[in-house]
Amino acid sequence: MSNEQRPRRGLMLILSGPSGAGKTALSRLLLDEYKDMELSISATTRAPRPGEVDGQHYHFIDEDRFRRMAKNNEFLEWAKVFGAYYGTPRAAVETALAAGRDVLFDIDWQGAQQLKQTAASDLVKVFILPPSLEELEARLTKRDQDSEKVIAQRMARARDEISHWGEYHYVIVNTNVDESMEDLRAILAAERRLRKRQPWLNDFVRDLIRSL
Ligand SMILES: Nc1nc2c(ncn2[C@@H]2O[C@H](COP(=O)(O)OP(=O)(O)O)[C@@H](O)[C@H]2O)c(=O)[nH]1
Ligand SMILES: [Mg+2]
Repeated sequence: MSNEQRPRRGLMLILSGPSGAGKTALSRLLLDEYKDMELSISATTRAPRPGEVDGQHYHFIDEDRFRRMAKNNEFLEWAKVFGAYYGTPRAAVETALAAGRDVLFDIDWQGAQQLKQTAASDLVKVFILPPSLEELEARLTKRDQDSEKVIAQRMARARDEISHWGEYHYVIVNTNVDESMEDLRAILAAERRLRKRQPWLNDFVRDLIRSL
């Protein structure tokens, strides 16, 4: 049996960082490459951007529904960001982890802090930094999906988000997407080899040494 086929405990890979650092782009590349990884699709009350598909990028819902879901404990975590609500639906994550699949989260520092309360040992937290503030602003402007006012708000909040970099296990300065992917591959390979994520080893080693 190849090591990739052995049963293992799924991990929760969190990517956080300021808007425009490249979390969403890196997430897409990870999901293309790792077929045993799935994205946690958040619910949000913000309006869809052009090209965003309901149920694929986000579940776009109204505030009433969001409040109901929060009250019914249907979110693993939720937070208010840029005046809108964002939350991680619980059911999809629990199903994926139980099936030994990794789950990827594109969530902010508030979400990462909340998940730490309930799932600390499953978490792999990666913080994505932009190479410079100029580059961050250029990326937000190039995206051209938000008004100038929204871009200014996102820049103002970047400082706040970045101040939480010390709460993460790994930090990647995303100067070049290919290099950042190399780093993420290395992180995943190492985290998948943690002893606690390979419960099959107990039986394997027992059999290995039985006839010694
Ligand atoms: N806590 C939390 N944050 C989220 C969730 N979904 C998205 N976010 C974060 O909310 C922020 C705004 O996301 P979005 O409106 O898509 O704009 P973006 O920053 O350009 O990706 C980003 O920092 C996301 O990582 C969620 O379910 N929970
Ligand atoms: Mg994003």
